[in-house]
Amino acid sequence: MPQSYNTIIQETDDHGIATVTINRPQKLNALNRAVLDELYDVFKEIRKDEAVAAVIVTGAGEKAFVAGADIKELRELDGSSAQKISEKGQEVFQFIEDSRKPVVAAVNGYALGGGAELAMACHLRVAGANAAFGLPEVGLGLIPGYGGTQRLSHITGRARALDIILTARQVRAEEALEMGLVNRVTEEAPVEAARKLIRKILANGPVAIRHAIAAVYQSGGNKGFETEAELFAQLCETEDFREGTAAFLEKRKPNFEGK
Ligand code: CO8
Repeated sequence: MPQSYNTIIQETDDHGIATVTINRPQKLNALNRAVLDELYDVFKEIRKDEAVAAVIVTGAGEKAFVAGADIKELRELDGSSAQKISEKGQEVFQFIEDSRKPVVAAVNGYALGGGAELAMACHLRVAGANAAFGLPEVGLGLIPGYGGTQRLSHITGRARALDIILTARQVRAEEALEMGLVNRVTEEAPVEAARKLIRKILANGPVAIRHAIAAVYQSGGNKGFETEAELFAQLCETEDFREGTAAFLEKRKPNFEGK
């Protein structure tokens, strides 16, 4: 019996492929606390559910996969609550990455900030031709806080990660493909392309698939996540952060003073 969620839709097809859809299209699927909590719950259920062999993560509507953390909620954070929520998001995304069932992001439209971080926590990424990736946090007086500084560097190398993070620019699907940020660009619906990719994967040895994912992700620990959450929290105490997020919500350009 499928669980019922307020911000997420989860369906599993006859091939054991679960689709997890972030469902706040009117806010471009921005990740508020409720979405983060439910994302965690849904992935915990999926881990236990023997009927699920693989997962697709996507966003509702045509326009966005996920346009980032919910900026309205970010405004309420101070240093200490920001560190907690950053660590919570890191934990949820790490749980997704730690899945030994393959997880594929089907990226439709914007994957910005926390949305790009979510896509990068998935094992593979299939992008629609209209996909746009970015970590625009510095434009809000912040840095990525859900693992983006670490995962983007791993995926693209440090130089490209710094280009994307420091300029806050958007990377379109073809450039994302060229830098290895996505595995496929498709003209068809990204969810359908992700389903085809997963069916190819699931034709192989199930134990081998689990072990292959485990082996690829084996590494010697990473203090970077801790540093990211600490610095994210410090930035939530700055005037630049108040100005950057106010400017977004008031639909104007920020006027940063560097304090
Ligand atoms: N948060 C809250 N609301 C959002 C967000 C968001 N991230 N993105 C879009 N929305 C809302 C808009 O406010 C708007 O709402 P309303 O209709 O009520 O005014 C609605 O969604 C539609 O958006 P737009 O009208 O802006 O649509 P456009 O087509 O004009 O623009 C964009 C689309 C370019 C995607 C634009 O919406 C945008 O720039 N969004 C913000 C992108 C961004 O900066 N994301 C990064 C957020 S910060 C982050 O993700 C940090 C992650 C780590 C957090 C760690 C600790 C908490």
